[in-house]
Amino acid sequence: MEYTILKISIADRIATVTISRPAVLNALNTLFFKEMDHFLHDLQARDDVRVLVITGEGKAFVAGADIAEMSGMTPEEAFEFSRFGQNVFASLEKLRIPVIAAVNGYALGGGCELAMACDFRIASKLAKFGQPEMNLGLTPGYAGTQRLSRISGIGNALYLILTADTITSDDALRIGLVQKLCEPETLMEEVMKLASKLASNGSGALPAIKKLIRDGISLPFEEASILEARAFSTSFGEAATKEGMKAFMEKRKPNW
Ligand code: CO8
Repeated sequence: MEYTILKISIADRIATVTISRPAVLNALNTLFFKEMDHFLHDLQARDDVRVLVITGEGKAFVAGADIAEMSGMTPEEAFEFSRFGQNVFASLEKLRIPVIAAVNGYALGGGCELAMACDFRIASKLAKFGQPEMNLGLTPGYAGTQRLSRISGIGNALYLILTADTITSDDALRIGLVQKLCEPETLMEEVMKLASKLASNGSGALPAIKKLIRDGISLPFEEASILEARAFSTSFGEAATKEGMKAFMEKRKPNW
């Protein structure tokens, strides 16, 4: 597939996707979801990429779903648009590798929902977050009601969605929506440092931990704990685990 909205680069086991529709603040349209869907399918089949970084071109990360495209939709079309987007974001969330949102500017509506489907949100101090759908007479449509309450708690989710307020990066950090803030000019450098650190762990523990945390949240505690014990014990049969512990005993770095 020829990508027109996504700019993709892969280097040092890190894939970087830059969403590029700067004239409309990277608003998410159907073509974006088709390209992202295709890219994620390709990525699942590769074993040379250990971390995915998603960012936006220009002054926005993503300012939401494309209102111009949405405005002419029938309820049936809106349902399809919403479900397609939800499925693509679910595929993103389920990737085995960690996904970092490098939030360089506005992350509003569908943009905040995209950032929330990533594993970490590292943001520029100038970034702004919000779910302003109510200003358009809409509810969120890419699972924002569900992810925001899981990430920041029900009170913060209700507050942000019902006020439709745009919040600063400091407030986003305070409610746990963001993991780290950076000066705008060092954002990508900081993100790449984190990505390199994550990429350097070649054991199976990283995807196992991601899956345990992601799946465990919707399971009863005891059931999720058993899955953890199984994953823990499985790793004892793996060469990478043996190498990790052997390297510690030999006071050297593991050779992954
Ligand atoms: N969709 C389409 N175009 C957009 C969007 C958007 N979400 N956001 C900005 N643009 C366009 C503007 O129309 C403008 O275009 P033009 O130059 O042709 O007039 C261009 O981008 C630049 O924007 P502004 O001039 O408005 O830039 P400002 O710096 O003055 O303002 C803001 C920046 C505050 C971010 C402002 O652009 C804004 O409020 N944008 C809309 C934010 C918003 O409401 N987002 C939520 C959209 S709804 C949504 O995301 C629902 C998700 C679930 C969908 C489920 C499927 C059915």
